[in-house]
Amino acid sequence: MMDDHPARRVTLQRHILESQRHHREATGELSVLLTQIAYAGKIFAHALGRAPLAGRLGSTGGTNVQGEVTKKLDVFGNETITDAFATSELVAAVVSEEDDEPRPMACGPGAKYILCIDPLDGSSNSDINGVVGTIFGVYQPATDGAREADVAHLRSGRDQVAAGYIMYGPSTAFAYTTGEGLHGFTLDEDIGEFVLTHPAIRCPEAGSYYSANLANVPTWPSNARRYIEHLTDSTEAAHAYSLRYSGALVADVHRTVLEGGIYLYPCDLRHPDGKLRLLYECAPLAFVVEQAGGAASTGRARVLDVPIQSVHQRIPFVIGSRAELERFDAFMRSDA
Ligand code: AFP
Repeated sequence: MMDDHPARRVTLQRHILESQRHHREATGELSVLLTQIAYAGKIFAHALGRAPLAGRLGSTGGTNVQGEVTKKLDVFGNETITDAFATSELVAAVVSEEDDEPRPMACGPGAKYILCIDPLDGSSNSDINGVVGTIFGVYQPATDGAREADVAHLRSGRDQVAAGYIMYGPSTAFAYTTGEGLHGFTLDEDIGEFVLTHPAIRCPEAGSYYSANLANVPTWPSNARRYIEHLTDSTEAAHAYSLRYSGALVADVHRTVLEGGIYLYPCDLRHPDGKLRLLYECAPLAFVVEQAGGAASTGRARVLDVPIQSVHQRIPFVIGSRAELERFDAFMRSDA
């Protein structure tokens, strides 16, 4: 239960600063960076709430580099994030779902981080007042003595030093990890602060929900199809599973990490390499969920081990409770 005196609550800023104290070598830059993401999230949460009144619903009429229809809110979210870092000297570059190429930021010679972000995850929900999110991964590239942080130096999701998501629902949730567990906060709109409401989140070993776009199942790889058949065969499955699919990865992963279960977006006919993007969707959420005791896989490899080859790289993506992932991976390895 929440301590009822607001001054005793743990705000996001206090939590980040207290974690920083465990690292004597820390310069404080990562702490400011995370606080700045949260600040952008507050601006975006407010704008999302007012979008129908401010004429911000609907599409711009254009498409992004990935051929997806761009919504006005995609553009607003992207600008909000990039503006929040434009002169902060905190990151060398921002990689965004909405930009063709990494966007270099004005920074000093010491800027060592690259911010990879999906500003508006689940944008098809934005016009219908549905849940949407923001996903972020903060990478520290292996520069091997080179002075500048460069996307070309990124090796895999293991180069992340922090990751998290913001979920814009009935309340605004912020969850982050710096490799020391996953911690969840809720925006108290009265005081404009994210307050710790879900400390040290643990993802249950198994769960009752599975989450996937079932319209794609007929063109999934046969092993993934057999896994879903197994899951939904009430005579075979250890317990009954129910389907939940929101169309926003953040919302589905948030439920999965809190209540257990599995989210799947394997490859299919339309998405031969998978649909979801490694740098700013899969790797950050894999880091987050692993820190809560869960797991994330492509069906062949741990997501955090997938070598980074390009900024908008797509991979097959399955994430959730550890026992569910072990079962899925076993299905993917089997020959039947
Ligand atoms: P964007 O809104 O960021 O483009 O991504 C939406 C999304 O990547 C993810 O949030 C959903 O889980 C998934 O796509 C939904 O895709 P389908 O409509 O193909 O099921």
